[in-house]
Amino acid sequence: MSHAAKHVRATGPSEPVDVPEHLDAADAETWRGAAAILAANWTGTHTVPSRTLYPHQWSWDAGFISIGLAHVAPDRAWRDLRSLFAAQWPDGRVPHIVFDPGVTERDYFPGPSFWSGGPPGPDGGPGHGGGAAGNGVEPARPTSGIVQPPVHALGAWQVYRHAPDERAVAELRWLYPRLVAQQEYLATARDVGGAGVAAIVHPWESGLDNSPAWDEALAAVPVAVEVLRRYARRDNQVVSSDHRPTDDDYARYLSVALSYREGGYQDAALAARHPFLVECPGFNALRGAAELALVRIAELVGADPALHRDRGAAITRRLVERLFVPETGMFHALDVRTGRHSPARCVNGLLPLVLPELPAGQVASLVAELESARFGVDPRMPVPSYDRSAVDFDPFRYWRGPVWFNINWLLRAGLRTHRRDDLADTLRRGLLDLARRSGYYEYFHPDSGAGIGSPAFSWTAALTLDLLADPVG
Ligand code: 9WN
Repeated sequence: MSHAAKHVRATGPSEPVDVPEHLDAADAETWRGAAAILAANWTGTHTVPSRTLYPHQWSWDAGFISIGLAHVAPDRAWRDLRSLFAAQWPDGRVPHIVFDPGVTERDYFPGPSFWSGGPPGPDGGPGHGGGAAGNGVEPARPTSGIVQPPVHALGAWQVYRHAPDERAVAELRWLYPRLVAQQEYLATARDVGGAGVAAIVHPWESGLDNSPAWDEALAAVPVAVEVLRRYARRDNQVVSSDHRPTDDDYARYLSVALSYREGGYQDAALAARHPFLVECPGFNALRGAAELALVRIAELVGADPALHRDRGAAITRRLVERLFVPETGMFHALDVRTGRHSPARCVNGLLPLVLPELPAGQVASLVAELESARFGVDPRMPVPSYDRSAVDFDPFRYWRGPVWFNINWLLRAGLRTHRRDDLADTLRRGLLDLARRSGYYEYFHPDSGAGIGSPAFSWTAALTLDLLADPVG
């Protein structure tokens, strides 16, 4: 929606909310419902992804949430981003979770004491996190030690676009050096393969936790059952275990995190000692997109945009050279330890579409994949997280089949960038249809559209607002 769009004031379930005039009564209701979820998930300092499953602040969630808040509460969007970046580590990494000291250790696993290796706080309260960074004003909050895809420059730019006031410029000035430091951390410390493509050190860093993209690399990590016995999962007590990663995968996740923790979360010599090092096409495409958002932000705050233009172009080139597989016509994750591409066709392999300088051949190839029966852009159903024709396609299990809003929102943005407004519009209609009929779930069954996981999920609500606000394409 352009910031010039007209709003009419209406009263939603929890707080007054402005509804764009172009919405009909049904869409106005959807808008109010989505705004109410974001209001309910606001803690006073940040927005949680879900009250039940994820009661802290998550990194890439905050980026997507800011895109929705831009339309209903830009003030909260800026506070969310500030809250996250106040916990940035001195080396530039933005932790994937910033823990809320008011939430007990029992309410989310793995919590602060897991990441720090210390005991839980009294009464199961938070211990010390793997890292704790403060802004010198607020007390430092514990954090995890891994990262998530850098979608925050994109989010911040969207908030500015929709609410371009003086406050927004001041916030961008505050954020700019921090966003640059985040990018520089990924470009240097994480260039484990030495080819200009950042490696993730844990599947959780991709945001697509149990995607089949990690299966081969993870298979080399032994399943240490004693690790699972030592720590109790909480996620599958809140939602069905058939909808979550398996216990074997979870045991591996914990081992990989413990390995990184034992190395003090340092990145030097990772190749020699760390069991999971993978170049993810989605993560790196978003790194590239972040540089392009930084071009705009740099122009506004008086910094050098050319630097970011060059970095964005270089990331695009490296990604194509390293992760595009001509035989399948899409991008695949690369295991740095073995030099092999994952054979799985996963939706993160389509995300390089967000890069405006992606060569025409790759664009055509990704669009063909999106239109194929494997991913099938269809007005009735957005794109699943994994190839529908794969024998292990699982319509319930998290990132191994279900439809996710954030990924489809990014694909829609990429399709518009490459002038495929027809397909972009199909995705938009499919997503809004899901939100209207099933609500603001965490993810959706790729055939029935039934909601799965958390029922009041912030980024689903946030991106619904953005799609409703922007009827074009
Ligand atoms: C681990 C919060 C996060 C998302 C991830 C999603 C899920 C966490 C978990 O929830 O991951 O970080 O406990 O499963 O996979 O994308 O950021 O919404």
